[in-house]
Amino acid sequence: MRVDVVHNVTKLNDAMAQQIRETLREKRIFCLNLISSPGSGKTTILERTLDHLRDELRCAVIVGDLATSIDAYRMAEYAPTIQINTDGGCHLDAAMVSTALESLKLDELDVLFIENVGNLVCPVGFDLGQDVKVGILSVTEGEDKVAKYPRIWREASIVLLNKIDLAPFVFFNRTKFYADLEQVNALLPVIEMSATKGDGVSRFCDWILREREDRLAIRR
Ligand SMILES: Nc1nc2c(ncn2[C@@H]2O[C@H](COP(=O)(O)OP(=O)(O)OP(=O)(O)O)[C@@H](O)[C@H]2O)c(=O)[nH]1
Ligand SMILES: [Mg+2]
Repeated sequence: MRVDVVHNVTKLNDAMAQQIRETLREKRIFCLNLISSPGSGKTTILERTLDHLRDELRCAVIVGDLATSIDAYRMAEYAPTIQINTDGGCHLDAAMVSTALESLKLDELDVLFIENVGNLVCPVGFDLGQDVKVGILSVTEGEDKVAKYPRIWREASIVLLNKIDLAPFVFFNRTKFYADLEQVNALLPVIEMSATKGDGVSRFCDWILREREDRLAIRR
């Protein structure tokens, strides 16, 4: 019985996510769902990315947190941003995103970023209608998180390895990180990044531009 309930919830979510995907496809909006543990640097990465893309693409952000609008205020400086408070919920779901979309001018958008609630587990299981999942790991969390939380790395289209400026201080084992990632998802591209210093941001933006063009071409 319990399993049935969970099954129904994800089924409903999948149906709504598919509607979102179709709406975004029709409007030719490329959508990225950013997933990581709390504090890995999602908002800092988005601030730098939005600033970098400003003159090339029209971007917007939907950001999920248990409470507060702190992240939305940070990103609103760069792009229209909608904050969702989940009231204790550990992930965003498609219904929340669908409601947030009503507040955005979709005809004036090229790229939609969704910053999921900081959590490496639950957000992975909920489709939000995105084109790609972006998995983020910061070196301070440890290289073992690849092997311990494999699903996000399996489903992601790219990995951002953030806070590389701190790698020497936390004895981050790059060899093990890359070896484990190869086991989980051998084709996954990785960009090493220091969002605070700006390293890797232009590579990530180039990837977004290329990926967006590829996906839009596929949709024609
Ligand atoms: N040294 C260093 N610090 C960073 C880097 N990126 C982010 N930080 C710091 O890490 C902390 C958390 O960054 P956020 O961008 O708020 O992280 P987040 O993933 O959005 O956090 P939640 O939304 O709470 O899950 C802040 O103090 C940032 O300044 C980085 O590349 N290097
Ligand atoms: Mg954040």
